[in-house]
Amino acid sequence: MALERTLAILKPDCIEKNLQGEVLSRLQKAGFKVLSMKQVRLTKETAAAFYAVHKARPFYGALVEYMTSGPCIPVALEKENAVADFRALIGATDPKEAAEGTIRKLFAENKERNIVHGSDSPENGRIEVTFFFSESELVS
Ligand code: 3AN
Repeated sequence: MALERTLAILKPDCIEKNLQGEVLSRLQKAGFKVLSMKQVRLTKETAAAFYAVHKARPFYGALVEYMTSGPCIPVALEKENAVADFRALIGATDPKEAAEGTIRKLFAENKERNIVHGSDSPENGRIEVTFFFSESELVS
């Protein structure tokens, strides 16, 4: 299986709850290699551009608002089958539907404050990593 990249974002609720180390520890133990990470406060423009695929969805405005409400930490990850494996590790978008033992089941409050983002396809994994990191920031 080929190496894949996926983008995680530790969301504002993750940082508010001081769960950065907890989430990073879990993903490292699951075999993900951290290529890069940084703490940023997204502007409205940046959050709107990142979530542009959801523009037509009713929750788009609230999502952009929420993602700019505090700092977050984009993390570029690499692993074989990274996209699917990371989504399995974090669990369903809605923590009520997330499998036992997943990060969202353990720590998330609701669909918006759900601790962490994960790319939804290998193509989006590459696009989203590039959205936040230049090639020189990605230590392989
Ligand atoms: P995921 O992050 O699990 O791939 P998506 O791609 O369906 O989920 O949604 C992107 C983000 O939009 C989610 N991480 C979540 O924060 C937010 N979101 C999705 N559905 C809702 C909803 N019904 N209400 C509020 N926020 C939502």
